Amino acid sequence: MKHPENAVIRRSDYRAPGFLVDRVELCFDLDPLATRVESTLSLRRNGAAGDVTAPLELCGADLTLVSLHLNGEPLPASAWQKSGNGDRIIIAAAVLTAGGEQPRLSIVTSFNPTANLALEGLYVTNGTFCTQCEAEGFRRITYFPDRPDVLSEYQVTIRASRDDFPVLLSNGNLVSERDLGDGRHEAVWHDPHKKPCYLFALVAGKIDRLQDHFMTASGRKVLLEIYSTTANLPRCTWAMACLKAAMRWDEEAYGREYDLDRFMIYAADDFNMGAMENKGLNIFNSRFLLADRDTATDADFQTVDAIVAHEYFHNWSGNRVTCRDWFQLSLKEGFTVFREQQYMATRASPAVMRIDETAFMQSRQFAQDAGPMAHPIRPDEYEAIDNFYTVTVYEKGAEVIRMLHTLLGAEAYRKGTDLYFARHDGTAATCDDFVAAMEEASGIDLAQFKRWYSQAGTPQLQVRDEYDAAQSRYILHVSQTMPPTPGQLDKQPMVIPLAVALLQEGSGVTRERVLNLTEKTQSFAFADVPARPIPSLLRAFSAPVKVAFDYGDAQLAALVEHDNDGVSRWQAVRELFFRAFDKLRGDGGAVAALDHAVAALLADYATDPALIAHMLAFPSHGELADRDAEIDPAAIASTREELLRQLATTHRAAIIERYGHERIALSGKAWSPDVTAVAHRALAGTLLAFVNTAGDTETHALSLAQWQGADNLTDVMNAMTALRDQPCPERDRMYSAFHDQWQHDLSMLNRWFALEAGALRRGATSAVSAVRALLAHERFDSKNPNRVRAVVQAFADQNWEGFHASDGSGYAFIAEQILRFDAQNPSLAARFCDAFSRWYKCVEPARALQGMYLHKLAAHEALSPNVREIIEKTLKAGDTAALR
Ligand code: B3K
Ligand code: ZN
Repeated sequence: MKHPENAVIRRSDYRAPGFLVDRVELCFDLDPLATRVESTLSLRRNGAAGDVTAPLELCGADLTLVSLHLNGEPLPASAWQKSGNGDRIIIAAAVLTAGGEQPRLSIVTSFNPTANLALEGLYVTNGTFCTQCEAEGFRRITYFPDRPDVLSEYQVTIRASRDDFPVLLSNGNLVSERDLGDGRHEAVWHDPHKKPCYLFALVAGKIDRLQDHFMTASGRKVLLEIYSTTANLPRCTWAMACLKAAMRWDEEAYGREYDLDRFMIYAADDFNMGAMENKGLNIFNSRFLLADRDTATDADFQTVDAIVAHEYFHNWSGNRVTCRDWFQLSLKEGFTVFREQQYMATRASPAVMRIDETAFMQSRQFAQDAGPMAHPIRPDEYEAIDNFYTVTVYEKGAEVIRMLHTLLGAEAYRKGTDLYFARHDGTAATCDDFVAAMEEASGIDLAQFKRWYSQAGTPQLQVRDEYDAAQSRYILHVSQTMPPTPGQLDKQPMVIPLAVALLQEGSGVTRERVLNLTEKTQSFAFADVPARPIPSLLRAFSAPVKVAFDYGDAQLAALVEHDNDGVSRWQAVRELFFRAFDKLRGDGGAVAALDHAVAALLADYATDPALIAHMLAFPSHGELADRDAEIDPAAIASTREELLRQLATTHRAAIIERYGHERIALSGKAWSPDVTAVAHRALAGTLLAFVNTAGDTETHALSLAQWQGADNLTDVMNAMTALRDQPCPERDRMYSAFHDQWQHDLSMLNRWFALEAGALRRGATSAVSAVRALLAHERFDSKNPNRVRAVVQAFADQNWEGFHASDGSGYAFIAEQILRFDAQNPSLAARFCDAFSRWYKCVEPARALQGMYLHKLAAHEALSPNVREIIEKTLKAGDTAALR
């Protein structure tokens, strides 16, 4: 069956806009069912466009066009055209400039914000208006050149019922407020900084605020406001403290000051993603803003800190300097994630943060590089831009900036960012512009380095060593390769900063060095090395690459115990786990070195407990699967379970003892979110989960006891997580009590939904029937993205066994949900498609079953461009793989 095809947008097709919009005046008459927007654009022909005849192109989506005026006169229908399924208005240059070189175009549109379930553009949920315009939501508000290289000054007038919408917010500074006399009131906002329309924001509703102030380095007083419900205001204090810390850090680390009279954040319950950096008015998914002892885990506190900082940092990296086109997305996202990571390294243990970042890259980004959606951090083409807000553009993008930081050194890097901000302030820039500033500030040639922007895939390093005892010389021979990715078969060598050190028996770690790889194969010599060392490779994950070195088991165990780099220690223990996994799956034998390493870690009281916790958190099903050319989902699940069970049984006494030690370290002290307490809670939680992989009445009782004695959510969630896959009376008791206590709290009940959706087994009920029952739960709300994700995404991501149920019922379930949610919210549904990304690597019948559902999805005429792009690329990857 032939279905509609998506249009492919190519980076090479970029053309500058024919017209610029210097100023936008927007006037909103807010009505939940029929909102009217009058937009007046002060236009100017774009000298840089080259083509003086280039027309003005306005984008629109799901809008009713009420009127169109040019310089105050109605524009006759003959003077403009509609194109692209009627969602584009094209006005010829000659028509626009007939009355002078500064045309003013007024457009009146109307639409129904309540019917907007896609949550893009302006929408109403629970009586509050809220916007999300990145990437292309503004076109659902008014016809506009909706592209990031059109930057304008905005003046926004909002009119609404005073009773229903007492608070009226938009970007910038508040100019005036007045009563309109008819039960309606008005607020006028002005944003003096030119911005693209994707940074526009509007919030209106019955909301309360938490206020504070920040004094900038140059002595300007900024009003800080966080908007939420009155009941949730106490949960906003942590975010406020984080905001102030982030504002100070950006001044100190990057010399960036805030630039408006006020900075506002609104916490939205219904939101498609994490948060949005709209100028002066950030909008957050409330899940990533609200935090207190009883409703946020330690990890949540950290996430709030990171996201508040990330969005704030965008004020410079993204807003003051924005992207020329969406292919440049990593210019703002990769850079801002790196800035966020640098900031977070000052807020928590840097080693632990770096392990988290490394684990995320390896489990998620490497998987993307190896799958159907592989793309460079600066993609060459896309069908739906929403699909490219990816771990590659964000996290790998951040790794690329980190490598620049390593190669240039902190000082030249800072010179480079200063130059970049100074040169491009108030404009829309490209990744090339960023690298050019770095090159100029440092004098380092970055031509080869730029391949990181264009080549997709994960470079693989093969390292071997050679020791010449007579000359005390140690040599590392390194070669690099990069596997082909869809559309890119031949790859050129990359510039790779490879941080190494030598571990010498007796004298610890020496000779730390960053090797600068540029060739396909290279050798690096170390002189005066007294004995054959153990190489510690890719320390602190100095580049987003894979490294293979033929370590002996004992060498890995030595790295686990004695390396002074947290990431390398963690990597070594994982390598041992992989070996033990392969051995168990192979001849069923055991790997003694893993047992030794685990025993040593349990008895290691010198290392930060948070680091031990990370080293005892074993790889997920997906990570184990991604090591295999042919994936047998059932064998992965059973081997993993058996290995964890064996480890937990062997080390049971030591785990329980260490668990007791961590609890004692916490006991008698008032709850605190400081790093030491967080570390003890983290290790206790990891151990509780670990020991329960071989659960029995004693370990179940241990969880229940922690749960009963808990005075904070971290301990509660750790106890519940430990028993997630253990059907037992203790689990029933905790889960139903938690459900009952929090059934009216959106975010809290989502935790329960997510745990239940991820649960591998529920007694006699299959995982798929259990997750279907969750959809039928009276509190399931299909319009709330967080709730939908708590069920569907949690099942797809965490329920390996349920998703891969041998009868295909897990595949059927996810395919059904993709279709169901695509009809209302494509960007939400598109994220579920990733569950099928490994389909063509699976053994039969898993492969055929997934293939069948993918084909069924692709045959649907009404699929959104978002879902269609991913499903078709996923199917195509299967065809290509079959040809290899
Ligand atoms: N820039 C937003 C993400 C927008 C996603 C659009 N689908 C949040 C962020 O990265 O900070
Ligand atoms: Zn961002």
